[in-house]
Amino acid sequence: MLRTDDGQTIKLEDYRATDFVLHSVAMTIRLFEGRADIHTTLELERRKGVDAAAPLVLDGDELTLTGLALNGTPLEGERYDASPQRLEITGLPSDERFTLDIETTLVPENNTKLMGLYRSNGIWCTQCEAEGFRRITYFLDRPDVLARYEVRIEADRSAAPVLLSNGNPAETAVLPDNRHFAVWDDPFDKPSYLFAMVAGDLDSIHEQFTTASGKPVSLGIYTERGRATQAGYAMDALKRSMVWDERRFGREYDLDVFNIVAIADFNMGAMENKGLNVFNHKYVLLDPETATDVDYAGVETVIAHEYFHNWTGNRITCRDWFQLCLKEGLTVYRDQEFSADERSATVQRISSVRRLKAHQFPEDQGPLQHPVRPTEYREINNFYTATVYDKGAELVRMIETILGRDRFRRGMDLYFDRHDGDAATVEDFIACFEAATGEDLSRLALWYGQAGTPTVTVTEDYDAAAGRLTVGFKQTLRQGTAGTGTAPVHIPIRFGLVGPNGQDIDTASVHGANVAGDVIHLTEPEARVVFENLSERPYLSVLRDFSAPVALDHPQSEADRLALARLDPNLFNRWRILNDLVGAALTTASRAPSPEIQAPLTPEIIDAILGSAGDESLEAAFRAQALALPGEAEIARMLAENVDPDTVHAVVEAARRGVGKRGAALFARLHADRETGSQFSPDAESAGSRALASAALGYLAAATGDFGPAADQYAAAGNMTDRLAALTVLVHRFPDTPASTSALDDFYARFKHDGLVIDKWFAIQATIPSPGAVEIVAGLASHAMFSLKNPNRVRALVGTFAAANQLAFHRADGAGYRWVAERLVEIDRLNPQVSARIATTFRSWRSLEPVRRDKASATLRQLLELKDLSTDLRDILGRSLR
Ligand code: 0A1
Ligand code: ZN
Repeated sequence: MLRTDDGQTIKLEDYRATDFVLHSVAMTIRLFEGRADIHTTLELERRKGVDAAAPLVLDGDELTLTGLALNGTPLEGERYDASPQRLEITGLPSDERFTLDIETTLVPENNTKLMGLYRSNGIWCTQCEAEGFRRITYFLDRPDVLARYEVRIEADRSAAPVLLSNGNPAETAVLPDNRHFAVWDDPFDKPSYLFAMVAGDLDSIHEQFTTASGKPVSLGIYTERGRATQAGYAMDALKRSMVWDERRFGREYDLDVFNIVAIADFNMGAMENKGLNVFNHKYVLLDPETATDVDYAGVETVIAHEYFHNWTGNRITCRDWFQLCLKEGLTVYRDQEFSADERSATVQRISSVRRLKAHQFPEDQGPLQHPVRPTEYREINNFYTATVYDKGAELVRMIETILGRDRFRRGMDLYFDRHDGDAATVEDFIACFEAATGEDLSRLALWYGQAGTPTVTVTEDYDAAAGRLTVGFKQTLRQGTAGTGTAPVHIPIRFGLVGPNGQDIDTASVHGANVAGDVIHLTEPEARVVFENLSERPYLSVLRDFSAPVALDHPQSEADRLALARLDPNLFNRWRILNDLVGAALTTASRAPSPEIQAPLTPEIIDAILGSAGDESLEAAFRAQALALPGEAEIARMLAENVDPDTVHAVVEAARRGVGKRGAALFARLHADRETGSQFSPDAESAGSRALASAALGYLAAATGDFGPAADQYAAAGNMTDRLAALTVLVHRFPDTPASTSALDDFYARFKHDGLVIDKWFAIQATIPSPGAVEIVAGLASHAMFSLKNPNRVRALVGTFAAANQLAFHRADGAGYRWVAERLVEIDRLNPQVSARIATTFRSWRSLEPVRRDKASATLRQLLELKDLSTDLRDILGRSLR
């Protein structure tokens, strides 16, 4: 496959198989201080029908070749052409298997991109997805080249007593000079992106798991020295994930061992390497003193996600990187289902939808939009996006909604049966559901190829005399920058007609469009559904459970919405309808002149919020969600043009004060009732109670301007969740008071030894809602604990500032943009994946008011003019400006 960092565009339509078939890989990795020597033996064969003169072209990236032999004999110089980026060999056998021995040497200590083989706090580790293996050895580094790997790792026994790779352990032995080796054998063919190796002085915890069919599996979690005690919850989440996948999808684990390693320096969340998952330690290490409930939920999700990849990703992998959603969308869907089963399904759905709207919708509605399955890319690392992951998961969810749970399972069973061991495509996946159920999914399949968020417009017409409700549906998709088409797609709309007592009315007498059970199947541009025999006008509840990733335009009366927010038996929709109502009010107020800003929410809307928050028959976590107003970025997205972040901030603040004042008594009670004992349990119910109490604290502070309750909560906090919630209120609402600065200092003093907690300390300051936050982050960038080399630290300060501080990042004088741009240049020299990711925070610049729009686009243009930018960053900047 073509290299992706020479500025060339890779296209889906150009896909073709390799000229050579790879049968096996044997690697020896010798680790030394300041050097790693890699010896790879490839067993290859020219594919049938391929021209006998065709050369073998292997991918490389910043490699140094130190040896090359064919069938054991060193190759003459004229037979090959080696550069750091590529190795081309000619005159290879035309119809028999042959072996190539390739030797390379690297310096893991200098690898700041954290792709390939690198060192993190002394630990040798690898990251190969998407194209990191070519930074270790020359290879056919693409996901459709699958082979069996045997890996031998050699290192100093003191520096690296632990030696891990994929598959099952095969052999270990001691060598002279205090060295030793371990051999790992992976019996499952795999692509190179799933290769991993870890070596270091690690602590670990171990447990045994027995699969449903009785196969024993040794589970291990490895951490830096002294931190294995923080891995217990991750181990528990792993075992629960294993059980869940057996029960829900009939999928058992397949190796004798399953290991997880927690690493401090990691570009993403985690990586599903076969039998050896490597994690950003943020998603493994927890205890009540240092981690919040949100962190616990994050660990549970990411552990499950990586584990579930063993079937959806590893046993069945992707033919090419265009098919990334085949493993990612499906695996996100699976981890969401797991969390729904382990926690509250409604609350999980609310948080998935919030996430989709916060990250995927703006991506899909701006210049970085792309279809869930893109058709071209310059830099694949930039396509690990909310669209591929989260919209990809929504597409799988729609298949489930269309087919129903049982028929969906039949399709999944067929997929596992038919494609185990394959490098598959989205078409293969969909064909399994069609074959297993006979359903036509062609209109659903279109979703994979079209960028943009479709809008569904709903109209209602009630004829009281006839007892008839006619509902009109219309779908529209605007052609966006991706130019990928606007054909009508299959949109499943889960719905209900709600009676005055909050009961779903029987909808048996219905005609018009295709309705099956509680789902309307919209497959044409327009449709009409007619409900007959109604004794009174019902409330129409549509898009229950967010059954399709669409923007809903349903001009329902405020009275209807308020009724549904109180009555809808579909709890998700109670939240959704209230949230939409609040969002619409805040958007309207943000467009209006300033006097309106004083009271953006009507008393009726506020009472609806308070009604949910105070309803003790509902779960606490749901009540907390009812209190969470749409964020400033969300309002900006809905405004779509001429956005003034100062106004949006003022509107949201006024809304908070309004809710806080009207609900003062409730909030005081909710906050006073919180549990304050030292017992901490991370379960969903306890977490929900803490979230509700903290939401109440925020409103109390907004309404009263009194920092007392927050200061008290900080001082009495028995866990990080309560502590961080209190600190956030103090630092964000009372930034220059002694109460705030002393809490911030206390927090630093307590946790300065723990980078993961210091990330919270940086992030909290980066999000101070004040124009002065630009100077604050600028100061923090020279703090002793800050480091441009650690992705978590960079994201905590620079990433959080740009993504979550609308007021300061978008400061009218452009100082926020300039500061971020300067940091991007520095980060880019070290780690292009991280700089490119942070640069996406500029993507919505076109929707800003003219002054900021000009400043933001000028910043992007100036950046793009710089020489020596990475392909990653250049790709994001270029597409953002398109
Ligand atoms: N496949 C991983 C995500 C991932 C992608 C690229 C990486 O390179 C730095 C690392 C991880 C997942 O979905 O969890
Ligand atoms: Zn994944």
